[in-house]
Amino acid sequence: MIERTFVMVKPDGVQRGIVGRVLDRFEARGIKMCAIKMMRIPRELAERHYAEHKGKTFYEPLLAYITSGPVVCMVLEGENVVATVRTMMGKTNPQDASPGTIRADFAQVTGRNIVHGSDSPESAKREINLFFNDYELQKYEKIDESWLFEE
Ligand code: D4T
Repeated sequence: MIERTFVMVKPDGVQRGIVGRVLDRFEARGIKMCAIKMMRIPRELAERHYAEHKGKTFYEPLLAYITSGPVVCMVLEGENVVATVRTMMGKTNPQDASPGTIRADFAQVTGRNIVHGSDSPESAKREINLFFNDYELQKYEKIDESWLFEE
């Protein structure tokens, strides 16, 4: 099923200059970009985004990290794309991530793990609404679609 997910290159990814290399992996796979923007996440938005982690030991460091510099947010669309992107990112702790995944290839520790991707279609909807307005989401046909999918 064609669905959408929310992906973010975190401040360490921006500072280390690997936004393009992360994006390239999704584009090369034929995953469609529906929205993209750079922003500095206000603390209040970070709190809403990571609400499920409130109270955990890593909550405050996590908020400090995610608000420490600009991030690049995007909405991606494709077949089963929520799970596909999670697989491409690898495990939360880069030490546990399989070789070839983004976190294994570019990161070493959980607290600087480069990317975020929604963990379910429900989370994706919630996060897309948190970070994007409707008018920022593009609906369009890409010329490679007839070659990516069967009739
Ligand atoms: P995100 O949400 O950033 O894509 O990460 P995951 O979906 O892979 O992992 P998560 O929700 O369990 O964790 C959110 C965020 O918190 C950081 N974190 C997590 C941390 O610093 N220490 C920890 O022990 C855990 C579990 C990393 C990602």
